[in-house]
This record gives sequence, structure tokens and C-alpha cells, in this order.
Amino acid sequence: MAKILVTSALPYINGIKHLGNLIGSMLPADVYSRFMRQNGHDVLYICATDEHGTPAELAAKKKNQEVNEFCKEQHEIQADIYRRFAMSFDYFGRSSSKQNLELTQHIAKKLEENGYIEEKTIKQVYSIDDERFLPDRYIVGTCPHCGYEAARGDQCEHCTKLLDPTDLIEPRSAISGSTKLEVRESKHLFLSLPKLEGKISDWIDEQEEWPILVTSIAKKWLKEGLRERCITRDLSWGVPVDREGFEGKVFYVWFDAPIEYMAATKEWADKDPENRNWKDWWYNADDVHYVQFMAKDNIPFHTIIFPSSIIGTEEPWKQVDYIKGFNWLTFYGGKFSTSSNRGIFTNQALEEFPADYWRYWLMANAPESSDSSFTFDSFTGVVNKDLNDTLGNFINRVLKMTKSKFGSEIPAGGEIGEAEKELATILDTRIADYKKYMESMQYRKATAELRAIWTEGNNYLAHAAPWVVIKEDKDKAACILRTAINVIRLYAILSWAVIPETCKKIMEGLNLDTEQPDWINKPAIEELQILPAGHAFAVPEQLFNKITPEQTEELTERYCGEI
Ligand code: B3M
Ligand code: ZN
Repeated sequence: MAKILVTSALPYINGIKHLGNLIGSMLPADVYSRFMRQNGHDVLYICATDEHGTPAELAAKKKNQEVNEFCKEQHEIQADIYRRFAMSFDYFGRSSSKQNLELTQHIAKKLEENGYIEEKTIKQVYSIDDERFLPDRYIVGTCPHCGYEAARGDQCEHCTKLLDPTDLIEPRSAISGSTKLEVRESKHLFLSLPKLEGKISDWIDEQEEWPILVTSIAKKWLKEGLRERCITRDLSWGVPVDREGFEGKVFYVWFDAPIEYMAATKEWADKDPENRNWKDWWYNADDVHYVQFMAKDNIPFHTIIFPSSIIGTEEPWKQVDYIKGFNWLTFYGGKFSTSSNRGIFTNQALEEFPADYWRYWLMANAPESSDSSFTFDSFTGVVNKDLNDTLGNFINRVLKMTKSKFGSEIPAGGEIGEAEKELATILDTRIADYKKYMESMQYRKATAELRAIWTEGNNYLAHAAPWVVIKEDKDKAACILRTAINVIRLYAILSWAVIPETCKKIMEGLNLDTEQPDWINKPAIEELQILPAGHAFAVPEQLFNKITPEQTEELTERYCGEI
């Protein structure tokens, strides 16, 4: 049994997230956590809303709310959505917590003591019309590297190069569009990344197991050379900088957000201090295996900047062991975009279909080695074929037939023969492969293998044909159906990480405990005999509904009208 710490990139508070955010971080982290828990590991899955910074301030202002009130409300809204998506967080915290404030200030203090912080007076863009300093991302202009005209002052979304607002050609305010910008002076703190470069680069070199997507982004950054990074802002909403002359300034949101992984663990522990110790997971925690999930735009912060701030404390904080990075999920080949309201948002998704439809499609199409594209045609195809035809129908047919021919208890009679042994052999191989893919977080492959496992049940049934056999040999038909019901039990266990709500219904139908099932630990031939004759079952209500061509068309029109 291992201690496994899991975090997924913290969803930003300014609005409801879209499906791309879900598959790029929380969903795979949830699948991983569930799978590891099933395998007996001590898993702690921590997430939180990322609440500081200008976008939160501006979103609150737009709604005429105080920013802390806004964040509280939005946190609840997002938490509720993730609950409905069956995210199995051990804790879902808030980066505006007092725990994060204290820890962020502590880390900054250590960095300063160790000589990694420098104070500098910098020139900053002030918008006269907006009456405020403009954070980097609120200055837009043309990217000097690729010519993209709407590049933000912190990073060009088009070529992903990190920018300084002063790099932009023809800058303007993203809030008002005003070009009446002037440069004013202000004192700020800088993290001396160049001083930490050697250490961070050694640490990255040690990570031989990391996926190429992750190491290539980290190495590209190192190759370009690290610059000092300003970690404070002229803002009121955030973790205050506890230093003379810095009144009214806060830490940059990207400085305190990753610290919230640790602080949220403390929030979790503070709820039950007698039984939980956050430092067991974070401080001198060599026995912990720490895995992070995120989309590729977050990788530089998690491979370079945050680890540097941690190394710079010279305290034994836990560093990440493995980073699972994701490419983009696109919407009909274009960007999902919160700001331009393009794509499907997580709340809308749940209004259209149950969580498991989305969970399954997203995992089956996870943007792992390259971007992947959402379309309603693909969604319909996958839901109808994999979930309905392959999984749902098998369960329904087997249980209905058993009930009509033998009643509501698993029938006795007959003995396991060649066909069952063959099925068991195939399942052993497929389950081993599936497990291997789940362990190595290759989710497209894992989902394909799960689908293949579902198909094996259908193959067995078609081949064994209990509806024919029953005419001549009732005992044999009983054995076939008993085996098939045991296959259903296996499906509930194996599919639990991906489609937990459906598995609960299946387990309920089979009169089994609906809590998380342990992973199987016996050869398939034995697993296929676990539910004995006489065990009562009920036919569950229809597990999935087919999506009709009319529905697909209607959805496409409704969500893609402007494409
Ligand atoms: N909130 C993701 C984003 O808003 C950011 C992740 C923080 S992880 C510490 O792009
Ligand atoms: Zn660019």
C-alpha cells in the first residue's frame, strides 16, 4: 500500500468551467484516484478553487458583488458541479483560505531569508481611463514573436511564448480598450529564478519517467534561460505582502495558487485535527508518491516556477513525482473558451446528459498525445455504441433473460466448460492490460481496453447462445447466464473509476454493496464464479438512453450556432 497524493490544477473562480477544463485536470485525476483507491492505496486527492487575482475582482465587479462574497458563491457553484460529476476529492478547498495566506507568507519569508527575493522598483502600466494598474494579462496587443493581434501581456495564447506587457506592439487596455496607458513606478518583489536555475535543471533532469509533453515544455523553458519573476501585484484582493512599504500589495495569484495544494491539505486536516496530519503528506514526506494533473499551459508553472519557490525555501517540502499533462480538447476543432462563451460548460453538460456519458466520452477521447476534438456526432456515436449497445444492452439482456427464464435469483445448474474457460483467459489478458494502462495513466488506451472487455461479454453471449441452449439443456443455459451475471459484476468493478454512477446502479441491481468495490484479485475463472446460485438480483432501470439523430442535430444547432 502506497501513500498517493493527487492534485489537479485548481479551477479558477471567475466562472463555470467548460469540458476542456474538466478533461485537462480534474476528471483524469479523479479516475486515477478512484483506481488507486480500488487497488488498496492510501489516496489523498486535493483540489480547490483558485480565487485571487484581477479576473476574480473584475468578475465580482461585473456582478456588483464584493469579491469575497463573489468567490464564496462561485466556490459553492463549482463545488456542486464537481459533486454532480462524481469528483471524489478528499477535499475541495479555497485559495483565499487563511491557511493559504499563512503558508504563502511563510514561503515568501523563507525565500527572502535564503536570498532568493529581490526588491525592485519597476515601471508598470497604469490605465488612466480604468484608473488602475493593469495586470499583464489585461494589456493586449500584437505578439512580437508570431504577430497574433490579441496576445495578452503575460503570454501569447497563440504561440504560448511568455511575454512582458512591454513586449507587446500597440498595447491597449483589455478592460476598456483604452490606449491611454502610462507607465508608473511601483515597488515589487522578484523571485530570483536565475539563482535557482542550476538546482531546478538538475531536478528536471532526474525526472526520467515524466511524459515527453511535460519535460519538453520544462526543458524549452530552461533553454530559453530563466528570468527573475515579479511575484507581487498592486491589487487589494490576494495574499497581502507582509513587508514594510508594501501596504496595499498582494502576492501574484500564480505565486499563491500552487501553494494552495499544500494549504488545502491543511484545510482538510484542520477539519479533523485528531485524525489528519497535513504535514504527513507534504513535509519530509518521502513515503508519499505525488502526482499532478494539468493542461499544458499550466506546465511551466508546475515544473519551473513553483518547484523553484519550494526548493528556495530550503525546507523539506514534498516535490511532485509525476506530472500528467494534457493537450487541448477542442470544440469542433476550435478553442473552448470561457471568455467568448464557446463550447459546453460543465453545468450545461449536466443539464443535457448524466455525468457518466461525459466522463466516458472525455476519457475515451482524452487529449493525451495530441489535441482532440469534441463534436456531438462523436459524442452520440460513442454513447450509443459503447455505453448503450455494448455495455447497457449486455447487462439488460442477461438480467432480463435470466429473470424471465429462471426468476430473480441467479440460477443453479450446469458446470463451467470450455467456453467459460476461454472467456476467462481472454479476460485475464485484457484486465491485465487495462490495469497496466490505468497505472501508467494512458487513458485512451485504458478506455479502449475497457470497451474491449465489455465487448468480450457480448462475444461470449453470442457464442454461447443461452436462448438456443435453453431449449435442450436448461442446466447449461443456467450456467451461461450465471457466468454472464458474474461478468456484469466484473464490469461494475472495472468500470468504477470511469463511470461510477452507472456502476452503483449495476451493483444495486446485483444486490452488492454500492460503496467503492475493491479491484479484483483472483484469476477471471474464479471471479466468474463469485456470485453463486441463489443470489438475488433485480433488473436495473435502463442504464443509458440512446441519443437520437434529431437530438444530435438539435444539440449541434444549439451549441454550435455561431461556428
Ligand atoms: N487556475 C488555471 C488557469 O486558470 C489555474 C491553475 C492553477 S494550479 C495551481 O488557467
Ligand atoms: Zn505569439
